[in-house]
Amino acid sequence: MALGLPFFAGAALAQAQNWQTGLPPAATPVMERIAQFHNELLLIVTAVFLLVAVLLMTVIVRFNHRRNPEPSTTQHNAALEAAWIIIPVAILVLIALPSYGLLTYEAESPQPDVTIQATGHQGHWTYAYSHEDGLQFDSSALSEAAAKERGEPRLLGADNPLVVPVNKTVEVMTTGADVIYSWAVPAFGVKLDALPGRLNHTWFKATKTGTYYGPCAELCGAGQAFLPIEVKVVSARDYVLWLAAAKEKYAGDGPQRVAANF
Ligand SMILES: [Cu+2]
Repeated sequence: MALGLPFFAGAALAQAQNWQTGLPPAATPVMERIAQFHNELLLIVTAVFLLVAVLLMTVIVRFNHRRNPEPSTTQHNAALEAAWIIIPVAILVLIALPSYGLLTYEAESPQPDVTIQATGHQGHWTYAYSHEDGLQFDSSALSEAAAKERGEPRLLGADNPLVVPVNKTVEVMTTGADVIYSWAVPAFGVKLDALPGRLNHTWFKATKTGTYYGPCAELCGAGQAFLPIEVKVVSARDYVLWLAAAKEKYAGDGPQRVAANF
């Protein structure tokens, strides 16, 4: 019954548009920081490119054979050589510091409000809500006809999307049942490998309600293109309603299979 709730008809967010060149709009603090870091990096890279391009043009114009028939025989310039070692090292350190800061921020989740386990299978993801009486269900790609009918994008819409509350810290644990998968939602700034025999961990805190999509981001077999990730971010009230209905709907999909996966 919850599947008929109005939020399931919400407009799709964070789905790539034709000719899109930028990053998807950020829906979490992590993605906001990733976008900001990306933009800062772009400034540095552009400045370096312009400097190298200007130097190259100068050499081509001023020191070509016609304009400079007698080349200089200079072999060493200690100051210049020190400069072209020290300046690039300084630039790399300038990039590395915020990069490690961001990696640490991504890795260390605040106290989670909801913990979800995503297990990759050949053909579907299994989502388990750890603290919700063993609530667990499978999430597979919609057929082309079903996607059209539900207004979902082809190969990104899932039959049973993951549902999470807005503005809450969601901890995601990933693992693979057989091969390596990767659970990725670009608008959340999340891409985490799901490896058999291992639990990986990340987090996100979606700040806008809506529908978010991602692909399995690791080549996992013939069904690689048919393993979408769809996340509905809903209000706290809708989440409670959905939880109650989902426990009923997926009862019997039970936790016994979680045990079987480990
Ligand atoms: Cu895959």
